[in-house]
Amino acid sequence: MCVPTYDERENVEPLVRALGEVLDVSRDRVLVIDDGSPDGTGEIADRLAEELPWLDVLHRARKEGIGRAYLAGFDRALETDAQLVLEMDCDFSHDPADVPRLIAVCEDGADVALGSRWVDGGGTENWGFGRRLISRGGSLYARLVLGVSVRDLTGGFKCFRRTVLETIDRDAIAARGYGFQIEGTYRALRAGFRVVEVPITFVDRRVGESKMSGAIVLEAMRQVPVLRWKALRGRL
Ligand SMILES: Nc1nc2c(ncn2[C@@H]2O[C@H](COP(=O)(O)OP(=O)(O)OP(=O)(O)O)[C@@H](O)[C@H]2O)c(=O)[nH]1
Ligand SMILES: [Mg+2]
Repeated sequence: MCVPTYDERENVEPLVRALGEVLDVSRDRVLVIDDGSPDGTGEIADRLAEELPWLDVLHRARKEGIGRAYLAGFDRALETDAQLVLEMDCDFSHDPADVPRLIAVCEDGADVALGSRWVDGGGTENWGFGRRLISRGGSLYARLVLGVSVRDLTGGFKCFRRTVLETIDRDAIAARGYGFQIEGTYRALRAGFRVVEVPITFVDRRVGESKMSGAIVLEAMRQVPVLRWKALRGRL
């Protein structure tokens, strides 16, 4: 389980401990990927790792966006014999209790299990109209431009079979911000993998600050037609 963190001082310990409750820690591992958080998240994670043998921490020097953090985390995960590689946010928007459902869907034959707000049974809690609009609108826009049927393309709560990450050209993923989520799922679909949406309720973060910004939304919006163009030209 890869968990990127940037200034998640209040969240990192409760989240890691909650994962310990739902994973089989005799076999599964958690990797925190911290981009030198100024608030000391990385040190908290290190201290936890001394106590918890199933926890690893990857420190990166600078904040380079969620995409770069995940790519570094995936590389690390693939160095192990992990058969499934998962990703989730460290702010309790993604409920640790949903992790076993994602794993079960991949064990049942899906190549990617995608926690989805925008299928029957899924949704959001405590999100204002603006955030819902960005998320739904962004997913709709990406779905139409890319011509795929996945409904929550911007979602970042996922379980990948390791072959998916080994097959797609991960290092070619251009997006640094949330476009990374769209691009990862799209590349998996293009490579012929089966993506299954699993309904989740996404809860707005309780503590800490959002790293979402206009620049991140714009990057994702620009990236989508570029992706389609590359795919049409057979370069994806
Ligand atoms: N390592 C690393 N983690 C990041 C970076 N940017 C965001 N994150 C983490 O990625 C996860 C998602 O970021 P959030 O700030 O929650 O962004 P979001 O979920 O789109 O926005 P909110 O809904 O407002 O929470 C969190 O665990 C962040 O700490 C980054 O540049 N590097
Ligand atoms: Mg969040």
